[in-house]
Amino acid sequence: MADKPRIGFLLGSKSDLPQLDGAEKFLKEIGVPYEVRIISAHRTPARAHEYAVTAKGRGIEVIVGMAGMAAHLAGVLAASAEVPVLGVPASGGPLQGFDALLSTVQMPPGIPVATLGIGKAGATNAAIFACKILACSDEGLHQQLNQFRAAMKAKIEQADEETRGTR
Ligand code: RP5
Repeated sequence: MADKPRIGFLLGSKSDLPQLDGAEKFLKEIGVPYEVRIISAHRTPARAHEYAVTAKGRGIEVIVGMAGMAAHLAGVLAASAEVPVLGVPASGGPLQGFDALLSTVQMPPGIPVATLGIGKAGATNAAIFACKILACSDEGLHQQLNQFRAAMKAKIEQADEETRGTR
C-alpha cells in the first residue's frame, strides 16, 4: 500500500500540471509522499473548502495551492485549513502569472499564505520548502535535505573547476 501523502498539491487546472515537473522529481527523489489534486477556488469552490477542512485529519501536513490568472486558490485554502499553506502563482495567461503573484502574495493580515515564485521554479521551491517544514520534526528528512544541499554545492563547485580559466 502506498504511504499516506504528507503534502497536498492543489492545482487550479490540469493546464497547470507541467509546471509541477521539478517539484515532483524532487519529492520522488527525497521520498516524501504527496498527492496532486485539480481543484479550483472558482470552478469547484465546495471541493476546495472540503479539502482544506479535512486535510489535517488525513495526515496532510502542508498544502501547496498553485493556480494562475486571478488565482485565489491558496488564499481560499488558507481560510479554512489548519495546516500551513504555501502559494505558487502559476505562469501563463495574458499577464504571465504577475496577476496570480499579486493575488497570492497580498493576503490581508490574519490569513497568511507563504508565497513562492511564479511557475516551475516556484513550484519546485514550494516542494523543498514544504519538506523543510516537515523536517522540523523529522530528523531523517532533515539529514536528507542536508545531503540535497551538499549535492547542489558540489555540482556548482565542479562547474567552477571545469570552467575556471577556460574563458
Ligand atoms: C486558473 O486559471 C488555473 O490555475 C489556470 O492557471 C488558469 C487557466 O485555467 P484553464 O482555462 O487552462 O483551465 O484557475
